[in-house]
Amino acid sequence: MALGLLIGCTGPAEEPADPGLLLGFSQIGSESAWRLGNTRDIENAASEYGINLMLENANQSQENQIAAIRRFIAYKVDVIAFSPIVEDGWDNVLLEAKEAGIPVILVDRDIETEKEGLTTCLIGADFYNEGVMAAEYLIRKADSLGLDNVNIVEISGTENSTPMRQRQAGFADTIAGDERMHILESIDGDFLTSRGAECMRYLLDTYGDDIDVVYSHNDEMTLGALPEIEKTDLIPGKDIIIISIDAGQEAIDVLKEGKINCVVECTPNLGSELMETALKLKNGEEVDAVIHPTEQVFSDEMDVSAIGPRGY
Ligand code: GZL
Repeated sequence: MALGLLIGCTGPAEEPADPGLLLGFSQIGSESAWRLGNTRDIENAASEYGINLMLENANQSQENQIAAIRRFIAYKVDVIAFSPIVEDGWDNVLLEAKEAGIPVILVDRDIETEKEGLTTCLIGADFYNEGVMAAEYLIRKADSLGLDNVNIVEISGTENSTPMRQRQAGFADTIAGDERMHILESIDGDFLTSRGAECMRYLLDTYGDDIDVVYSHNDEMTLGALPEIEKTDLIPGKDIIIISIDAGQEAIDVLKEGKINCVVECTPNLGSELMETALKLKNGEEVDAVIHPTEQVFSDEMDVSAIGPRGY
């Protein structure tokens, strides 16, 4: 038998190795623990699914993202995915992808366009609901403290990005009916630690101890703001209620220390959904238009010591 296999027995012709799916992904950058966790999760998922991943880091530049998408088109990838740093300015390059017959998946953030059919699916958080959950926590906190006036300063994310627009809207809409709540000022921190510190320094210089609440659109800006508050005689988490979003490990650590009061989760773990969706598109299957991960709130209302490792 073995001899037969070795001599003369040709067997079926070698099937060409399935080259597998080639996925081009343009990532915004490396601005936060969330972003690094998102990149890591996508790379791990591609490996688990046996998908060939061309991942390009745009270093916070829309121009670099557009150039990367054009390279993916030239390379004739099977599927393109990207996390748009801002919502506008994508029509031309996405029309080129459409004309090349390459489906496009939005990861994490959305785009704003008048044109139909430029993208197939959005896989990412419900940022509006994250803003709602942040405001609902604040309303409960104001009730528990018996506050009759709440002055809020907002440190917002990258202007015109989906998380910035929707976290701001969800929060504002939820407090709108509550006469105790007043937003003194909203200032763009661009999701960066350094800008979060600059914004907090300006807000403290401007409003001082009139500030009751800091609502920060991501942990990096929160972690930048904290040391600025600690330079004053105000105690973060006590004199100033601090609400953040992402729920990376560092933010959870300062939540456990009592320096911040609430962190709304925004999971970076979108890799498996991305690979599943890319495979469906390659196989000509239908995909959901929007896929939202489930998310929770961590706060001083719970036993924070029970919060496990976050992984990002
Ligand atoms: C949210 C993501 C945001 C994070 C920030 O899905 O787009 O961008 O909240 C990151 O940390 O910079």
